[in-house]
Amino acid sequence: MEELLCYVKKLNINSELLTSCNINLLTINDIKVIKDLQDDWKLQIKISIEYDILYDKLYIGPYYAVPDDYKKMFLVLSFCKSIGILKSDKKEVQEYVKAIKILDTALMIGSGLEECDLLTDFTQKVHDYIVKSHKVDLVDRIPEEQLQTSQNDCDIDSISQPSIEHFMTKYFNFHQPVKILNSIHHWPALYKWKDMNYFMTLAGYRTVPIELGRTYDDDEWGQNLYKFGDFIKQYMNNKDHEQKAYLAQHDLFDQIPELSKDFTIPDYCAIGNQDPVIIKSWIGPKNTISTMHTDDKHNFLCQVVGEKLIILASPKDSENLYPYEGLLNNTTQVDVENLDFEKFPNVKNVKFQKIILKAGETLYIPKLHWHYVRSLTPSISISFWFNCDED
Ligand SMILES: O=C(O)CCC(=O)C(=O)O
Repeated sequence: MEELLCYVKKLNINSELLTSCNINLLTINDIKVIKDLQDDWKLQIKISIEYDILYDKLYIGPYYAVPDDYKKMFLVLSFCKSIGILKSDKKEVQEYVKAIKILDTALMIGSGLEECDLLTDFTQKVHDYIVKSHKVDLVDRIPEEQLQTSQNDCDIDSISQPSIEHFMTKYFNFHQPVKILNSIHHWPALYKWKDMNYFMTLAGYRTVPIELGRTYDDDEWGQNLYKFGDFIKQYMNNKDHEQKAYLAQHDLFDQIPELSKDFTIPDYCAIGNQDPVIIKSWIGPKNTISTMHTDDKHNFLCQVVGEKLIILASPKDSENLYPYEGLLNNTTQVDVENLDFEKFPNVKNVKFQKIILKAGETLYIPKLHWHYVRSLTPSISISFWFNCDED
């Protein structure tokens, strides 16, 4: 319980907010309340109610408008709620998993706040405890031949380990995409992550957000929380599954920092400015699709496991690509693998470039460059988004 007290102290939450959330008992110096938390079911209920109220509040407006103090408060309530569950007499795996789900949800909501650190450690400890004390479900290895294709298209330059200067003067300064070979071959992730049991053991009981449906601009598309292990069993290791599921664009490495030990930020990111490099994971079975879209950052898309088809188009072709209006104005309405010239005649003018990205290869995608991505096999990629002042 000392840990909780330290944590609350560290968060340094404004006391008005605490009071408005009706947990004025939980004052920073009040060790009693921490002790009470173990036995006082009334306090547990109170925490649960406040948790639900705050959870609803977080989803009222756009996420970027949620004040950090609310997120911090949510971290505290989640921590308290999980402690309540872990302290209960029930010692079944489900109880631990319930606590982990609460903690992971808090980590996703608080993502980017340094106050998440303690909770990150704590969540992994609870996970490791389950793994040590109960049996881990293991899965079959994905056969090597299912992770490779014989396709080799590459309509752009492909260069081996260019110096940073060469990369800048020949590609980056001209916003030219390029495939970089042999720059991530030393990553342990390249061999460790081929074995799904690595994830089952390290993170099988962790909760992760999964996109369900063909593409994110489809009406049927949605998101759900899954246990990482269930996602692997149901989708990664199941090539016949009709439904597509994608652990896409997620801050997995903030949530589970242990995984970050298996790779490094590409040296080429040093050409960016002081803003932190944003690292996202993309994990899914064969045929996940990211509709052609643009991002407002430069990107090194690194292929760790399996292969992907990527189709690029220049920002100069934006008008010929019929972007949606409104929120999705960085996304084209055009299905670039099944061009419909009747519906979108100007798309004839677009010069598409096709690339097969294989495990160990990196694709530099310049800022605002259109890109479409479909996995050709079960696949894991990491993208490194960065800003540069000279744009
Ligand atoms: O790999 C994917 O599905 C999409 C990757 C992407 O869009 C990105 O890294 O910006």
